Amino acid sequence: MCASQTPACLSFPATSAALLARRATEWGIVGASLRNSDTCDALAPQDCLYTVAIRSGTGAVHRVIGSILDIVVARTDPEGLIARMAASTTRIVSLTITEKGYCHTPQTGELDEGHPDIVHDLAHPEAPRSAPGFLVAALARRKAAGAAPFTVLSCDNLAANGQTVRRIVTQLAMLRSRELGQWIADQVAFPSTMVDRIVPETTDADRADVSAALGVTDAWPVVTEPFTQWIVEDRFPAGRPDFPAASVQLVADVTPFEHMKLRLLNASHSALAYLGYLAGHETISATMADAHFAAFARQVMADAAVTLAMPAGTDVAAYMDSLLERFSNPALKHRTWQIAMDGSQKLPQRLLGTIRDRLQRGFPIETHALAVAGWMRYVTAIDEQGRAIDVRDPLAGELAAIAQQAGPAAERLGPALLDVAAVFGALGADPRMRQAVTNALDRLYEFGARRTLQGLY
Ligand code: CS2
Repeated sequence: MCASQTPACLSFPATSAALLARRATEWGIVGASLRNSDTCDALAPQDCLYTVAIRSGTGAVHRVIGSILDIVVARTDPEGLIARMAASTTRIVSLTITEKGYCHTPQTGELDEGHPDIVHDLAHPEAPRSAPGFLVAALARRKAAGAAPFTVLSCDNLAANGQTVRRIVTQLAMLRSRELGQWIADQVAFPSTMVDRIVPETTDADRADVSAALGVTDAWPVVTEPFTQWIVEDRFPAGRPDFPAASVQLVADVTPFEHMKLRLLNASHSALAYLGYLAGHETISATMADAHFAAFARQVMADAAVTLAMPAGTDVAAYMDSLLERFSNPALKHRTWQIAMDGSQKLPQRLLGTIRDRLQRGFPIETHALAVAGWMRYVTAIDEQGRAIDVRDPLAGELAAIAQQAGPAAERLGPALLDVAAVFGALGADPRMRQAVTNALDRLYEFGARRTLQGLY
């Protein structure tokens, strides 16, 4: 699979080397890094081979993956990337670019026309910077050549990721030309997917461990867990690899599975990340070792589970159990700081949808409000010991300015952050939300994250 460190891939993200071994001559991946050249610099000298280290409490399994044929660095060679995407041999363009790479307003799912990269791409359509900009440039070229389009396959953690990327790409294309926008809306397939595998950022210690196990240096291994799941809507007019041979589930509608993942896995992951970080825990597994945090994570999941409408036969309780086990995997050093990143982009689909649904049904929202309050306490950029937090978020500057003006007082900070419409929309004005979040934030200021959870879960 395309590691999260690789911002975009062409052709398809292979889940299994077996898939490529069987169809070795028919399918392969050209990776594309939009900004940094580090993936390319590391992989090019090793013929684009890399190791997947699958780690659990009982040990590690190493597999060398040979599915990447080449890598393009878009920042230095935008034309090279557009040409690859426009080539008739490219049949699928998949995306693993994280939430912020879509240049949209997370609250509405619409293209952010004022986003600096979008403003740039409209001024320089042949040398874009953003992923939507590259998709539009390459699709425009295929249209001009009278060629069929490729299929766009979003593998990111967004609700209805196919529809979302379709909306964004079509909106951007419309700003260039109505005709192009209409052609994309009519001709391009954007199947939705749900991709689930925990992949912490690779560290130097991982590189050393993997190289020692293999007996050769691997500059770019990917460390992951045994669990893997990929569910895809089967709409590939330009053809696709034999996905079922690699245990990919093909379905007509991925929406319920995507909701289940975002509201159970990602929501509790973010909740653990903010509260765990504040309590001084470096990793998710260390956070989970504290029973109060594990109980809190389970409650986040249980409160979200009642909002799901899953197809018959889906065992939600078993999924929740497996998540708690996966989060506890002691061999994965998944940093709370890493998951805490980009909260302004993640909160809407992970926590806020559940809160909205629960309010609509008259259910309490205290557990999710505490997770939101954890995010608020975190983005003040000062931890419980008074040390600075390195907050990484596209809105970090705006959030820090609000926090500084409000000061460390829940009754001012809570409402001020709830007024950030790009994150909360109309929910931020709901008095039940304002009350629950302010109360939770007040507890965090008074008792700290650990004692707050100790008293509640
Ligand atoms: C995590 C996800 O970094 C994060 O925000 O919650 O990357 C998570 O590990 C994956 O979605 C698991 O499939």
